[in-house]
Amino acid sequence: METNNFEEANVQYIQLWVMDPYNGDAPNNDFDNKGALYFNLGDISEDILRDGFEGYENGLPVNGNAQFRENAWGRTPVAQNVLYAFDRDETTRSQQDVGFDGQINDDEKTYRSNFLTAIRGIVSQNPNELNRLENDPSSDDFLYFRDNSYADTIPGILDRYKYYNGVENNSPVATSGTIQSNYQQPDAEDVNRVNGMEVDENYFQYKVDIDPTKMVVGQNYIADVFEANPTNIRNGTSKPVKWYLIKIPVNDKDREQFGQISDLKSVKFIRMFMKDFKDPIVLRFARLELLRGEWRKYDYNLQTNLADVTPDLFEVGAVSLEENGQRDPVNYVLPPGIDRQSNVTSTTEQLLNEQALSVRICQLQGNDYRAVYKNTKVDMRNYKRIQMNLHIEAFKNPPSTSTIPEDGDISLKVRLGTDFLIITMSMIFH
Ligand SMILES: [Ca+2]
Ligand SMILES: [Ca+2]
Ligand SMILES: [Ca+2]
Ligand SMILES: [Ca+2]
Repeated sequence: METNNFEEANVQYIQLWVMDPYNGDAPNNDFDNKGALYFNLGDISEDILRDGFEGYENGLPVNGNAQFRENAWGRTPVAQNVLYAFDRDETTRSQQDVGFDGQINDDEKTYRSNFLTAIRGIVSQNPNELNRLENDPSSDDFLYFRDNSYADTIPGILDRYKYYNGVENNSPVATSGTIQSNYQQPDAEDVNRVNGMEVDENYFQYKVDIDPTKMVVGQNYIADVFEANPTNIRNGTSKPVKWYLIKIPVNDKDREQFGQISDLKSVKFIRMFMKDFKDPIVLRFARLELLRGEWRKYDYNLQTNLADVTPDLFEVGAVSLEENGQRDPVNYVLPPGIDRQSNVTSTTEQLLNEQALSVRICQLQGNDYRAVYKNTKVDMRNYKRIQMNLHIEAFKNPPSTSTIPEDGDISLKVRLGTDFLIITMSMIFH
């Protein structure tokens, strides 16, 4: 992570769009293929092959000139790493660019002979897969998405990238034509490249259910749904496709804690994984991002400035025209008199997104309040008026214990400056 202190940077959400995995693209369109998508934030172990030693390809012996130790998966260097770069002598590249197991395929065949014997009987019905395992027992080979072996079958994009994350022979020396690599650095058990492997596991965990009955706005971190109508998809037809906006508050009360972590002041890593699906499933993501806001929640009592009881639901975020223009039951529209700005850096006519601050509050008692604030530096003497557009709406599915407020029950106050000025408005529901 580039930003480690989420509290200082005011990172509030993990946000992503996920395409509906139950839209009929899966081979058997299996609605029972349910599971969960997990996110971890904090310290995550980088020891991928967990032996307590850092594997890094450029520490592997070239022509037998370095020591190595054996582990359950193959070989790992003995020397401490100082730099991540392959040897200048490019002829030795194939001895080091071999993956985390430290072995080329010929060594894998010897080292994993017991595994190969066991697997032959199990996958004998699938000669292609058996052949692949016989050639690459560690299943760590890289294959370029336009590799010649794909030429006969013309596979789809998922097949073309199936072996793209392979770590053996993924940084070959360029000879002629296209360089068939995914990157040119040695692979290492050091994700953040600080010349050292971290092994601590202290993190918060967030879980999103991937289940056709739970893809409902307002539940399961699903904040919105967008239905696209792509035309001319790969099979030449068109069909509506749903995208779900998943928005996970990083301070969510349902997060689980693992190890020693009490806050989000030092978040070194984010890890995502999927679990509990009975069959393979493909999730397609768009715009996976951490959202930080200019506006912060005020967690103290406004009169006493002492820490307040944390309310059940109090969220600060944004709503925008591009992402919430189809929102149900109330879609985002441009406030009267506001025009979208043009993107002046673009050569084509392009309008920028338009968005607004959004505050969600539940269980507000009589004479109670919730406040949000931001630090700013504006010389107000240059202005005569402040204009603010405000919209208020009830929850689509309010908790059964709540009372729906009526017109005039809620008011908004705006405070400006340190010696503040208060503007009060009574609010009417639309
Ligand atoms: Ca290791
Ligand atoms: Ca290997
Ligand atoms: Ca291999
Ligand atoms: Ca490699």
